[in-house]
Amino acid sequence: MVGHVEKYLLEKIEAEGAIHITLIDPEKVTPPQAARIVTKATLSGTSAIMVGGSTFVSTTHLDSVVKAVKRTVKIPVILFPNNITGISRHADAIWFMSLLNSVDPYFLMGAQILGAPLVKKYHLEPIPMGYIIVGDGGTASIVGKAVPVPYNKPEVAAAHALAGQYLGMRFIYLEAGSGAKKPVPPEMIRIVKSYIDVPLVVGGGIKTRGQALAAASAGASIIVTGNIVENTEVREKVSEIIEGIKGHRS
Ligand code: 1GP
Repeated sequence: MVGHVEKYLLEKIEAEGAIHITLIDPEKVTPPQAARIVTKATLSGTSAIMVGGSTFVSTTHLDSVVKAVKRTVKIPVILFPNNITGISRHADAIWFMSLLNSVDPYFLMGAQILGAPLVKKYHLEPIPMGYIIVGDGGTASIVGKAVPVPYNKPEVAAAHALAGQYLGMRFIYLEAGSGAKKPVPPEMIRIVKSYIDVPLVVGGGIKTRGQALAAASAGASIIVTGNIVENTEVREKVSEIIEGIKGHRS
């Protein structure tokens, strides 16, 4: 069943083409800092806020960050969990994701089984997503025990994505890893998108308007940036990215 947040994202993509989501890593910010970042990102036109990171953060701190974000902005707050400790009752939705190229069954289905009852109890909207780590992969790759798909093997990434879609996942995320030196190449995005019908999310290392534009024109429906909002020019940076992707349809 498609819930409110998913419907909102789909409608935005339909109306605007590629959209931008701001990622907050709770480990790197205090609740007031998170509130400041999301205020600026929202003024710049970001469509939703994701909260999550690759490493451990206390659930109490996660709760405080999510609460601060919820109090500050009206756009949806979507959890981006790396484990069951990434679940907060204060968010609107959760990317209910499986790391499709993990060699550890825990990240494929184990954490999901442990987390599902909590998602239900907290009335979080689960949005099924296939998560694929590519390129360098960064910390997410180490923590999730992934075999990252090399950038020169786009058809392997496409096979993962298609399998995810066939299993019923309604979004596919190509992740280069937070702070990746090289974002997902447009050619990989283009090939993956040519295999799937569901929206493609792309993130990791996107810092400039040009990179965002390249990803959107290659077929990304959602561009996620995290690192660039951790500096002082949040507004300018997010505006620049959004300007770059405006009107791009896949
Ligand atoms: C990481 O894809 C996201 O999970 C965002 O990456 O922090 O490099 O923008 P950055």
